[in-house]
Amino acid sequence: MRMRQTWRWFGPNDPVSLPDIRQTGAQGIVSALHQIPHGEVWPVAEIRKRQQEIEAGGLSWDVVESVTIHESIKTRTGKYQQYIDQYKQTLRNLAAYGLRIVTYNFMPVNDWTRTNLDYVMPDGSRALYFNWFDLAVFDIHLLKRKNAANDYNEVVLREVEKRFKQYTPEEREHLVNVVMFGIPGEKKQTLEQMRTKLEWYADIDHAALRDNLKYFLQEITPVADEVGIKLAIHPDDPPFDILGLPRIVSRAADFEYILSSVPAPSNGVCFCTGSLGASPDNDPVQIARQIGTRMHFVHLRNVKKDEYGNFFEDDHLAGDVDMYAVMKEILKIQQQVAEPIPFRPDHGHQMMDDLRKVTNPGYSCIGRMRGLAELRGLELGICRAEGW
Ligand code: DNO
Repeated sequence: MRMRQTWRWFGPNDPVSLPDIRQTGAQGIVSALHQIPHGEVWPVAEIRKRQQEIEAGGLSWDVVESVTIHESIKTRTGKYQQYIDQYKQTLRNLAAYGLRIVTYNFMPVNDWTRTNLDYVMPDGSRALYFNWFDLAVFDIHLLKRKNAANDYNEVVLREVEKRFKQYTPEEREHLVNVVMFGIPGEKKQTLEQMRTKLEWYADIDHAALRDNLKYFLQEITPVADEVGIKLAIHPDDPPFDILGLPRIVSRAADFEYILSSVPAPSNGVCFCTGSLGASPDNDPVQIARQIGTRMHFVHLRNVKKDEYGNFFEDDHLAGDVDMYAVMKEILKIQQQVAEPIPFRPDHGHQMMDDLRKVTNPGYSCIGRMRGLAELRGLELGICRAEGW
């Protein structure tokens, strides 16, 4: 059995339209109600509206990405129990309209983080890039996090001072906007809000955050199991601690903990090759094998790292992730389950006509379409060769 080819659509304001998406060959849509504030219940009327918009475009809403977890749940403070109950209600509301896969992440404070959204590739296309030196410039000099300098080594600190002096006020402001870019369609955070949120995590280490995730999963998986929803936790992006915050969905041992501590059938993973591939400690093929049939959703993307741990997002079939080997491993898993596992080409270079358009970073059309086309060809080749 082949996988299901999906495409992330940010909703009616996405510059990539549904008619365009149909022409990419994608079969289904990944979407979310980004306008709903984190933690609030997704109203059935709005769920239905989004679903109808997608269906009117000749596609189906296959995956929800993401129902964001309120910081109170991650810190287990304040009204966390109320937010958990609201999360359960959102799951019920989604299930009522046939939505069956829900992605989320458990990254404190910031979702995915990059330092450059226009990294120029040798072919002239543009990629997303993460650079430790720039992150440290942001952390130490712009965010001004307390004791931030303690988290970086001498080499980084020397480079930070050099860069900070070189950067113009405009460049500094641009760096802030890039690091805090967040999710299209969601309210942007300010530096002040980020500082406040960082304080909430002052006493939360890896063990405490892990425990809060376990509690959350113990609470919501019975509802997900009851209504037939598969949960898919997204790895930390990048998969290491940043800004002094603990990250607990970054490596093989983390998935072992998450899946074994709450062994409900609904408790699964969004297997993201680009996130996992950014750490030299991770072997995405081995992690795929380990997750096995708990792989509920897949993001396929590639990264190229340098000696400092900086990385840029490479073409889908180039870079450090052996996409052939990963695809084969995922397809083995696919043959063991009854339903097609959805995958989407995650991110893509801004290229060709898209270079002259305003696009959501990582989510322009042509680069992702190139990725989807390559991945679908790779998938077909493996399936034919294996008789799948
Ligand atoms: C970035 C995305 C992430 C992802 C969330 C899932 O492009 O992969 O923002 O959607 O982390 O909760």
